[in-house]
Amino acid sequence: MNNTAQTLAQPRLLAIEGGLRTFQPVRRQNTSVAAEPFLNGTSSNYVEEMYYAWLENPRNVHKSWDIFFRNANAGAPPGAAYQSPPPLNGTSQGLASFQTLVGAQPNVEKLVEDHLAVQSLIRAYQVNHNGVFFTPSVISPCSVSVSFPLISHHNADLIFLRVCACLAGFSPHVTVFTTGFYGLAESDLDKVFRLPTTTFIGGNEGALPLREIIRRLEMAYCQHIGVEFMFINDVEQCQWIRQKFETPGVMQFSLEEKRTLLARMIRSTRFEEFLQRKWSSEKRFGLEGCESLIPALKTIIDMSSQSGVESVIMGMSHRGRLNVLANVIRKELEQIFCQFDSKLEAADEGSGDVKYHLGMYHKRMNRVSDKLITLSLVANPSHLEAVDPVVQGKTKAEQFYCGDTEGKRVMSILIHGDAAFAGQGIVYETFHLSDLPSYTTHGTIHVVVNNQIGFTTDPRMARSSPYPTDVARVVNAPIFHVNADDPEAVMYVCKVAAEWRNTFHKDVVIDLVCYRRNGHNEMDEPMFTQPLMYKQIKKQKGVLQKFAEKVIAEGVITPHEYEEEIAQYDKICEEAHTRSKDEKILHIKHWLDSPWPGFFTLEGQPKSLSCPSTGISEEELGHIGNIAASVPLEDFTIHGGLSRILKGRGNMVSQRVCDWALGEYMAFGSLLKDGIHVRLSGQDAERGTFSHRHHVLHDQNVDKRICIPMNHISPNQAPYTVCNSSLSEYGVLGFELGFAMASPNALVLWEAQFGDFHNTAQCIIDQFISSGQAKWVRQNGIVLLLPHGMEGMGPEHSSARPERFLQMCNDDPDVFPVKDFAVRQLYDCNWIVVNCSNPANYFHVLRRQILQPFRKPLIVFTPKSLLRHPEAKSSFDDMLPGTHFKRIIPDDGPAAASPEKVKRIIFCTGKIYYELTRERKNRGMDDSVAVVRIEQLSPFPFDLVKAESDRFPNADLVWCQEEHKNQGYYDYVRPRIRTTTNRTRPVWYAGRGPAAAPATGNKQTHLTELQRLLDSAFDLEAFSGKL
Ligand SMILES: Cc1ncc(C[n+]2csc(CCOP(=O)(O)OP(=O)(O)O)c2C)c(N)n1
Ligand SMILES: [Mg+2]
Repeated sequence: MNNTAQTLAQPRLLAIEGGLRTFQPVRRQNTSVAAEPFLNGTSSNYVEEMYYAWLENPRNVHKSWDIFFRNANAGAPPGAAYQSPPPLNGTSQGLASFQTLVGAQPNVEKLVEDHLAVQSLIRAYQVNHNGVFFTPSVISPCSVSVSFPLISHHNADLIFLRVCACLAGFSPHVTVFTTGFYGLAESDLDKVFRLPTTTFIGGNEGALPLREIIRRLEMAYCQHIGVEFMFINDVEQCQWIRQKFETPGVMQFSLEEKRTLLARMIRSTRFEEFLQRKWSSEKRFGLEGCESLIPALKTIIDMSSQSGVESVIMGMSHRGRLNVLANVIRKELEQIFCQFDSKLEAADEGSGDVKYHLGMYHKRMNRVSDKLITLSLVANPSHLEAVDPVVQGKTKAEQFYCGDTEGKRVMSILIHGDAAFAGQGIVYETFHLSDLPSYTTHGTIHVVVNNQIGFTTDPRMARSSPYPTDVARVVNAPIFHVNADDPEAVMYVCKVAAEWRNTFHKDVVIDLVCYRRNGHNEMDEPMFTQPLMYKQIKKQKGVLQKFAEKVIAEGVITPHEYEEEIAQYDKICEEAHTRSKDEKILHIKHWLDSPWPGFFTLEGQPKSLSCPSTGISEEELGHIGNIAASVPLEDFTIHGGLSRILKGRGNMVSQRVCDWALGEYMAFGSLLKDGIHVRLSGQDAERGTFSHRHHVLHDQNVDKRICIPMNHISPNQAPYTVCNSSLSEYGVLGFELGFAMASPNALVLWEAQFGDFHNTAQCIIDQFISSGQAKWVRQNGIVLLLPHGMEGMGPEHSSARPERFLQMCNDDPDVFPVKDFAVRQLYDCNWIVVNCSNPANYFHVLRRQILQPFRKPLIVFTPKSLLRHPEAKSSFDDMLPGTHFKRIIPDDGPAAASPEKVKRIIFCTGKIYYELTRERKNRGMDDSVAVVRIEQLSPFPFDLVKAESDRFPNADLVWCQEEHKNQGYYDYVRPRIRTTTNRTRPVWYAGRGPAAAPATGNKQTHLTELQRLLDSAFDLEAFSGKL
């Protein structure tokens, strides 16, 4: 980099004064140009751009710049490097006469400076996206302080704008960018200036008078659209956007388009009015004030369908959801209306959900493209934005299953509220998935219903960024702010957004700046908290009325036709309402967002209620084991340490045993071979946090060359996806849940780095995983792998909080189920919670996820020290055909041989088993104490636990756990073990006492506690006389 380029990088000119951003004249007029030249402030950015373009190719820039850069590079000081550009009167005298001379022309500086100033002015319009908006903070006179500035007085169609302008102390119709700021005088307005290549305002003209330049910039940037894009560091993308918004006359619509737009506005508006008329006291979170959301979404869908998209997956919260269901997805109106009838009986199992949370799936013909399109709206909880990553995961899965590697056939649209978009961290986490190879959906269109209020809270109290959309800047997504009271402008930005996605396959945001006509819901009084704003809103003419007046005046439609169109839609609503009265039963199944064709019977039931053996053949075990121990690519150098690990695997295979990693390999590999896609995602999941897995091998000599042996199992196998995720739990777990939603024929696993960290994804666990089926009749077979266990690593890396998962299980502690434990119990539960103590059982439980005839979430507390524990290995014999997952593993040692001698049964789960058996051996108590492992905690194996307690009639019953008493499993298992004995035998506790933290930070204390709990577990007198 030479001096010139460094000199060019100067600080920006933008200044912020009292919240109002203005452009200040910073050029020092009296300084000699040669000494302190124009290369300053805002102009420096422009010059820098020019310079880089010139470096690429001198023809990229105007001749005058070419000369300047040559002179500057030849050593001339910047002021002397200029020569006057050719005259701009349209009759070029030919640039050939210009020569590169240093400092030869008088007064050229003024001309160049004026050009630079004009170019800075153009850039300022582009940078400051001044289609500019207002916020309630400026609407409310009691908060005259303008916390969110950038007020353009051009964008004056909304009455608030004028209000806010006055409140903020501006007189309307004053240009923010007064020419004086740039050193340009009134007299310069009629001078002609050459336009830079970074603007399209000229159309076919290369030069324009300044007055016209300003007029066209105002047309492009100061009407009802404000474009934020100059932060995008890609010239092609910036040029693309400029062209879309600056080219004169871009925003023109055919008569047909205007008619369609009006019809859509009518449907949107009259739908809300109809609901209001019929059910005035029901909450529906209406769209009033942002009715143009409906044509916005429809425009995006039309455009996307035209460019080949076949499936659109949408996520949204409460606001306008019923309207979207009715008018975008086209759910039958009677199905919506009947939901307002409180007398409907629920037909499906489960607790159901309120109408504005339910999902939906619909395939229909798109009238504009004449192509079929599938639209789905994913069911969601109240938790705002929680559905975002779920939608992305489902979209990714649908792309994956149809081989759509570029997102040309499947896409997602996310609709947000302004307060939630700014406030909820999951929005940021989801944005950060957008460009990761295993998580990208190749561009999401985000639409923000920016009604400038969140419940009762003003933006100035709700966010610290100027716009609610600023979070999108982190991924360089362009942001199109648009006045939602101008349906044509809305339609235009939606077209551009769809084209953007189709061209660049990147996220884009549409900020629909609107208002909320009513309170947060229809029962709510907004005047309590925003009195002046709502006084203004009451006076505001509805957007449909305004738009209808406009198009009638333009002759697009006659008043009579307009009235007819309204009457026609009202009639459709009335008729549907009549039909809805015949609906007596509410079928939540009609509201499924992800049907699984062929997986269930036509009645939606599992095809059987049995599960085949989950074992596999000796040959398959050997084959997969050998793959796991090999490097299937040639000339691939792996790390020496890894060679040793693979060799160890090879030895295990020859000895017919598995460790934990190999057991997992066997499960994944065998499913893949049978055509089941397996996807494992999580932080550092490829290698495994504990360096045991190594599913991705890295060539030690070639950068980024990798090998995934799991994809070399069989030529017809399903693909294996293993991916290190971004450092997010909420986002990534939501994503994987969405992925698992798309098809029952995939094993989708999310692994936490340590089990502790699942709680930053608590919302996905509570709102979707544990309760999703009950609320939305939607099954999901996602697997959570949560490393858990007290290894003396301190409070933070010890507990996946089993107590919390168990507390959310729906099985009744006091009821001994009557039949078919192995499968029926699984079918009835909300999720399965296991803690496997050996690799074979882990292998079986993973395979059971797919071989059982329904889908349930599976929570697995996975081990850490057991990954390498010599005893925690399984023989191939335990994985052969005919073998199954063991819900409990009974004692099979001396105690079992003579059960009447057994004085105590210790029930336990997980790794404490190995500590207990070692201690038992040391104490010589193998025949007096039986240790029984409960591998499936929930649903609880009542039948097998009963069999064990019956088998040892003279034994007392002890639950032993390493976790603290108020944590772990104790509270869950105790009443259930009691139920197995009809509450005739007490269940004693051997374990750590209650504590606030999951574990001590002191290693010595940890060991002492462990010894103490083992002592009480084997002290046969410990509980005598304590009843
Ligand atoms: C995570 C979460 N926190 C709080 C709420 C309660 N809540 C429901 S709607 C709402 C305001 C949302 O404002 P905004 O996102 O602007 O949407 P709007 O209702 O204005 O369309 C709040 C705080 C919620 N549903 N979810
Ligand atoms: Mg809002």
